[in-house]
Amino acid sequence: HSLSRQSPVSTIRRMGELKIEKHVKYILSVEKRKDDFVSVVMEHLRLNGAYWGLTTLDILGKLDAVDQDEVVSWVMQCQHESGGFGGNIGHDPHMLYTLSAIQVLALFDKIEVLDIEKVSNYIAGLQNDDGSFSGDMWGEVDTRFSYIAICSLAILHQLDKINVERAVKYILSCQNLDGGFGCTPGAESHAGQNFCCVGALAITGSLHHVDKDLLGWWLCERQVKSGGLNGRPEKLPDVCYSWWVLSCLIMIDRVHWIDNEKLVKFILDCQDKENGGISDRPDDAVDVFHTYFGVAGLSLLEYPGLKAIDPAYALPVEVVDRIFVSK
Ligand code: GRG
Ligand code: ZN
Repeated sequence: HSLSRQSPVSTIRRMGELKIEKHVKYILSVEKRKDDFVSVVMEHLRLNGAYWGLTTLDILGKLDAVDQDEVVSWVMQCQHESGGFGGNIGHDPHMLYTLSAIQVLALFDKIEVLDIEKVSNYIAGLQNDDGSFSGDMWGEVDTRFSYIAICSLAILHQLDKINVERAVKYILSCQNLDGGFGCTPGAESHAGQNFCCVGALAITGSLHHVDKDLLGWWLCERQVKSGGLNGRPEKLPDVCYSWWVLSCLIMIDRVHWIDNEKLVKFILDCQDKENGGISDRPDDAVDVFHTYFGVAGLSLLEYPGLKAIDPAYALPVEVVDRIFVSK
C-alpha cells in the first residue's frame, strides 16, 4: 500500500509536496552555524547532529555539497584513546557517538580510516554478563545500547566479538505483554525502544522470536486522527515516530496496517515551506533531528525523489549494500 517512487504527479499533488531544495539549504546552513545559541547548546551532540544532517542530505541526493575530507578529519578527532567516540572533540566517549561516527564514515565510504580492532573492542567491552550493554564506562543499561552495539559491530563485520545469543535473549526479555519493547525488563513499551529492539533482532536474524501480529497491533495503534504517529498510548503525534514506528512496521512486514497517505500528509504539514526544515508537529519550530526523521519516514514510504533508507541500519540502502555486498 505504499506510494511508489514513481507515483503519479496527481497523487503527490493531493498530499502536498516535499520542499527538497529548501531542506537541503536548511541543513547546510545549520552545519555552517557552528557558534550560535543552538549550536552551543547542542555542542555535546555534534556527532549525532552530523549523522542526522548528512544522512538526510544523502537521502535527498545532495551529500556531495559537503566537504567530505573536512568531516572525516573532524570525526576522527572525536575519537578517544579507549577506541570510543565522544560527541565532539575532547568529549568523553559513549556508544551513542561511536555509532554516529561509524555511520558518518560509512556514508562517505571511509570505514577504512578506522582502527576496526580498537573500536570494536571498545563496543564489545561494554557487554554485560546478562547479554545487555552499558552506554559507557558509567554503566547505564538500556536496549538503545544493545541496538547500537549490534548495528555498529555488524557494519564493522565484527559481530563475533560479542555473545549475540545472550544479547538477543536480553532484548527479548524486554518485550512486554502488550507486544512492545522497553528500555529494560519490565519498563513501559516505547516506540523508540521498539526501533532499537526490532532493529537489533532484524540485524541478527532473530525476528522469528517475535509475535509479529501482537507487536504490529501495538505499533499500528500509534497512528492518531491527524495521520501522525505517537510514541506511546495517549501521547501527541510527533514526526520522529514516523521513523521509530514505521521502521519497525516495515521490518515485520506490517506497514499496510496504517494509513500511509495520511502519514505522508502529516509529515508534509510539518515542513517550514519558506525556510526549509521539518518540525515535530505542524507549526512548531524546525530542527535537524525532525528534518531527518521526516525525510527518512517519507523515504520508508517510498516518496518520489528520495533515496531508499534501510529500516534496520538507518543508512541509505546503497550504503548498506556497499558494506555487505563488497565483503
Ligand atoms: C541510528 C536512528 C538511530 C538511532 C540510534 C539513540 C538510538 C539508537 C535510539 C533512540 C531510541 C529512542 C529511545 C527514541 C525516542 C526518543 C524520544 C522522542 C523520546 C521522547 O520520549 P517522551 O516520552 O516523549 O519524552 P513522548 O512523545 O512520549 O511525549
Ligand atoms: Zn520528536
